[in-house]
Amino acid sequence: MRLDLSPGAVLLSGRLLDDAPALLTGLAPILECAPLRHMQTRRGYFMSVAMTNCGDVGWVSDRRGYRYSALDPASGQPWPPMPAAFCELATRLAAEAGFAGFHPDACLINRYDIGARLGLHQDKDEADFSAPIVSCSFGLPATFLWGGATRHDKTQKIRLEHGDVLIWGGAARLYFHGVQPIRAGVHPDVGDFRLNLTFRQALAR
Ligand code: MD3
Ligand code: FE
Repeated sequence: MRLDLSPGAVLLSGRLLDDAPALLTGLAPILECAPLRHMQTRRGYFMSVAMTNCGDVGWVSDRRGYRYSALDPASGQPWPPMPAAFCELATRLAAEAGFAGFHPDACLINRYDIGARLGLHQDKDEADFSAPIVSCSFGLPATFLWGGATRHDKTQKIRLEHGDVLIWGGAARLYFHGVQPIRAGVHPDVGDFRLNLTFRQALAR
């Protein structure tokens, strides 16, 4: 089912229910090479969400701030490559939402254990905001918050479930958004956590 949330923001609910097992299997070797970790913020706190990446570059945070890096700071090695099947799927999902020619070079992998949350923020570390972001949710449900172009805009809540895809582009690309603390539960296929994959074009093409 397709829901247009605002100009440029599309929810494809349950879109990945059939693809989820293969995607999660494809994730396992990536997590072995580049384990999930709690990154530090500029202010010195550790994020409750555990993160890692695959692709040409990955999103990192530390005491120096946020940026994309070609190397995993934990290993000093390049991030694991983005599997072709992931990249092709993200391109297809973007096209379904009306964004033709999406070529992600980064995939941020977020794991939310029970209670983990993501404060309201904008994704603005990418070089080109004309490319959308494709987000895929698995495991426990989340209450996703999305606002507007300023931090003070009113937020709306959407429940994101296993297999849901959100595509953010156009006017919505720089909207503030966040995730409320994950509530206790067990997803029958995934377990007691939520996974979110966001496909991004981080570098200028
Ligand atoms: C709206 N992740 O990794 S995905 C993030 O569920 C992030 O893990 C959340 O926000 C998560 O930065 C939300 C949905 C999403 C992703 C990117 C966006 C929504 C967005 C960029 C602009 C506006
Ligand atoms: Fe974000």
